[in-house]
Amino acid sequence: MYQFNREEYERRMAWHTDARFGMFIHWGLYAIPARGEWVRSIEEIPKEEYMRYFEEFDPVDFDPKQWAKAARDAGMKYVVLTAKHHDGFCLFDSKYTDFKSTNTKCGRDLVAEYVEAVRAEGLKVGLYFSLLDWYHEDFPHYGDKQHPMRNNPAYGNEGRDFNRYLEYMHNQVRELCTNYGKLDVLWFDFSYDELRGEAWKGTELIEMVRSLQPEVIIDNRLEVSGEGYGSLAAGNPTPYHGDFVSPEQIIPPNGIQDVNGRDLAWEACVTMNNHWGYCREDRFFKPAPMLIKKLVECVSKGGNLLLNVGPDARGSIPPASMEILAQIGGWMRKNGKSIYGCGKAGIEKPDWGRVTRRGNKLYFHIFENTVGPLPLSGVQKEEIDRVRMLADGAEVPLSDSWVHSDYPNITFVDLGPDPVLPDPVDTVL
Ligand code: JFZ
Repeated sequence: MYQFNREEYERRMAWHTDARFGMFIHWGLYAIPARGEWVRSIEEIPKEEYMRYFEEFDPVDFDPKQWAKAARDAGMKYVVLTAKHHDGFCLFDSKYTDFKSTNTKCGRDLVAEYVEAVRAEGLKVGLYFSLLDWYHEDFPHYGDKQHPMRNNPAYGNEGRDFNRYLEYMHNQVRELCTNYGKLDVLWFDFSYDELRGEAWKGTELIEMVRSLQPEVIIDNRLEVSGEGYGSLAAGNPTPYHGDFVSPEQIIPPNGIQDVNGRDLAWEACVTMNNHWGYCREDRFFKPAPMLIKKLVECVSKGGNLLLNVGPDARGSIPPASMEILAQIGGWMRKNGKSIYGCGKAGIEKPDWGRVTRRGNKLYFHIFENTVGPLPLSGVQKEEIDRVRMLADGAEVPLSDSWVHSDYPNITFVDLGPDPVLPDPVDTVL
């Protein structure tokens, strides 16, 4: 019988909860067609045709030191790379397949170089691993709603042996947990229909992972996809419940709690543009000011933000993404104290912004000017030792404006006569 151990869970999660901000990297053969990582399925591309990308793959600009540096400069504390996505192509030297980067023109174990570079920057190392595999002959294809060949009767399911696929999948997870040193995050993706939990031999898989990587933290997608929170949230944890909930392209409106109302660790994964993998036609990128506020929103709701980049076929992070990362980094260098190690403030969200907390320090994130003094609703004067601007340490006086008589229970601070905030994106008190 599996026994959930809360102490162990909280101990292994501590760094992740402190970190609050990480980089997701979706990269593989699909960077060549440049229409997103689902291209083979969406366009129902037959295997032989997709193999052209395998023959062509040659990321001459691949330099994971630059990726790691970009992440660190943005204020991120960890990175998660797609060691294998749904197309089945391995960025690592798996001995169980020929469909891997070491057999392409580049001839390199890209995961090995990545883990080394990320560690060298002092960041935690994560690997994404797809449970789906559109390349493996034993993975369900004909009729499977996700598979590129789902509508092609020429790709019948005869002779397919799902147990053989599971053995392959488990073998690859063992390789990742054995050959690349200490891993900090394993990000499995994803479960659907009857393919979830024990259908993946989840108990066996997790026992193996934990025996090889006792400290690693694992997402909840051996049970769920983007939707649903999994068995830990439901209050009956399975062995493969995972350590954090993985809401995708959404910041949960109220954070995430289990059935008993207890806060759960979660990490919202979010794209900058409209795809995870490189997409040449994506023109709209979420502006840095927006993403800074979304990061603050996550922290104020007790969660993390895993922000995605999709390097191109040469291995470069797109310039638009690099520019956004640099801008976020500028803000983080001044205001990171209001993010790292912070969480829910326990007071109501003010209408001008959000509040995060670390211990007895409250961080007031001002997104929007007020007219007149700034109300710190939910805080009593007697509870305040001092109020300072986070970015420059400057004192911010309590307001002695005449308005007070109308609002005897609200504490106001005086931001001065200048109607423009020192940081128009997010000025932190
Ligand atoms: C999954 C992947 O399919 C996607 O390519 C990306 O890696 C993302 C982070 O994770 O996205 C999903 C998974 C499941 C569903 C939707 C998106 N689903 O079941 O609706």
